[in-house]
Amino acid sequence: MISVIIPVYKEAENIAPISSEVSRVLSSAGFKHEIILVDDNSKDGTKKICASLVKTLPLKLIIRKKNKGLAPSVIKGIENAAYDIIIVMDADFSHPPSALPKIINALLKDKADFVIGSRYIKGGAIDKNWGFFRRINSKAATLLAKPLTKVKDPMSGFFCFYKKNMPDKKILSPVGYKICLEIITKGNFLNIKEIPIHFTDRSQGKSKFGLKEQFNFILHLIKLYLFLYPNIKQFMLFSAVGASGFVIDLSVYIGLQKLFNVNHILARGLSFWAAASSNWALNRKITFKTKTKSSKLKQWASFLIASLLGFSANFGIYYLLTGYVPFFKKHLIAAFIIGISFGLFINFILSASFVFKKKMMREKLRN
Ligand SMILES: Nc1nc2c(ncn2[C@@H]2O[C@H](COP(=O)(O)OP(=O)(O)O)[C@@H](O)[C@H]2O)c(=O)[nH]1
Ligand SMILES: [Mg+2]
Repeated sequence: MISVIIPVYKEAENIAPISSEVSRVLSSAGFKHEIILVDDNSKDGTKKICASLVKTLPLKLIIRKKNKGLAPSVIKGIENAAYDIIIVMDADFSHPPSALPKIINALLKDKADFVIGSRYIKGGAIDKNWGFFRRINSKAATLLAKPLTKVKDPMSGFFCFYKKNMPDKKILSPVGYKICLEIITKGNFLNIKEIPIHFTDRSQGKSKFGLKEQFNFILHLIKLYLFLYPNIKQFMLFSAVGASGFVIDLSVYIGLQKLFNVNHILARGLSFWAAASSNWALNRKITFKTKTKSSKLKQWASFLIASLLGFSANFGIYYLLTGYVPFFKKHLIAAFIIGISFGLFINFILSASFVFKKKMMREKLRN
């Protein structure tokens, strides 16, 4: 038994044809079904058309009045689904209804737990009228999502899964268009299968995908990256703090010599303490927001040790590369940067795992 969710916004021309075609295909394949249209209050006659369609088709119309958007509409539709298999597809015939039986059977017979109608696997295709810009745009979006999933077409809006596997609403953050990517990133799917489809551009109505959605996609990607890799955020803050430390280090090093006539070796030794202490204080406040006031001194001392170890790695790598690798003998700056990167990384790992460990609020960082 299948619940087909179709988000519809200003799709008056498409509603009757898509609903009857989906219903015809599913009936002839022997699937009991319902079709849930989720509208964002289009005011284009959608309500009236549906009132007449419900007489002959297993159709429900949901009209939303708040938080307009494709992703929240799809989620609303899924929440209201009566059956255990969910299909999501567009209203504009971009997703061929004829592919439905194959997609459902992949779930039922091939033991997949998530099935995608895919444009980017063998046998699949995008519309041949897509211009250069649209092709590049779609490919670039897919590439940006590579670290999130192995799926070839995670941007597809045509997919199928068991309702019971829908990720908890609390962890969903539906922004923009890419709801399939959202669900597969946050859900626990072990066997995602892609079925080739020929994607065709709409012949009726207008696309609602514009610049705003492109921008939303970037926001969405950032959210998904932070969800999967919560430490990225900390690492970025840690690096920014490290950069501020570098400025302090250099200023104190030069200032002590110029203003107080301090010997350069002593200045070097002292500036490290100033920079590392400032880094510690900032990391405590910003990167690893601490809750307790417990033993600052101990934490400060362990941060200094972590910094010294990070610096030793930094210095050691610089020393080895420039001493033994011919390429780096000629490119000292490259060795310098590699050294700093390793040092920073080691310092981060030590700080996150030991120095600020008990006070990290991992769960908070996920949101
Ligand atoms: N409920 C709802 N549906 C939407 C919204 N934006 C787009 N849709 C539907 O989502 C599907 C895909 O949108 P479309 O404009 O065709 O995007 P494109 O295929 O990327 O050009 C269509 O069925 C639209 O009617 C929205 O804000 N709310
Ligand atoms: Mg479309």
